[in-house]
Amino acid sequence: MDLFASIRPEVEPLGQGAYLLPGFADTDALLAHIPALLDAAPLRRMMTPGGRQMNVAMSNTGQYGWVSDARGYRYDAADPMSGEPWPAMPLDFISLAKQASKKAGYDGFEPDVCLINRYEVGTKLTPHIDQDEADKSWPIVSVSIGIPAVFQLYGPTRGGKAQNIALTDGDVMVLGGEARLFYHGVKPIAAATDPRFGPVRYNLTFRRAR
Ligand code: MD3
Ligand code: FE
Repeated sequence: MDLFASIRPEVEPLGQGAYLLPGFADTDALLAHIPALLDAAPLRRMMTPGGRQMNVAMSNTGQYGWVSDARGYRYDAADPMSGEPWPAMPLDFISLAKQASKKAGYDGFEPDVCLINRYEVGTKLTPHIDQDEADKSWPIVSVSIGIPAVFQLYGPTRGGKAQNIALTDGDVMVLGGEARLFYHGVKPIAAATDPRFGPVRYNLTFRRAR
């Protein structure tokens, strides 16, 4: 038994196939790619199929991107704003997603989507499940960048009480197994400032869409 691993385990099981890897990501290295990605495919607040504007601003990088509009939720190879393919996923992004998923026990994960979420102070993400992916046996890998958030992990049904998980810059979560189809959300973001880019939180979610 590794003494240090029991004090601050590198991989913290959250239960049902979900894992937290505290501080796993070098966010400076990831952030270096963000300006060019968001220049090619700007952040935008998409419309829900029900006609509401989403709270979180989003963009994508990868072979596909997650989109929402009056026609529904789906993955699309083209950015509907430009009609062009989404910008290619940087190798640093791909290798981070592969390393984190492997560390959590999910070998062979190859993301074809990275959804980029931007939260401002007060922004929340309403509880939902991610079910637009073809093969739900692949995990989702999430990376928190910037100011802190409280992530809420529910169970397989809406409602009930959540497990609250504090996420700070560099924290990575790997969601597989049963937890892959659990309801989850983000509480309204508390006021804080990231020294690099201000009162903002970014979250990257790596997915296998097809
Ligand atoms: C648990 N994003 O983009 S990341 C999302 O912080 C999303 O931006 C949140 O939920 C964020 O869909 C949470 C962690 C996460 C991502 C996917 C999951 C948790 C998950 C899928 C199943 C269960
Ligand atoms: Fe989600």
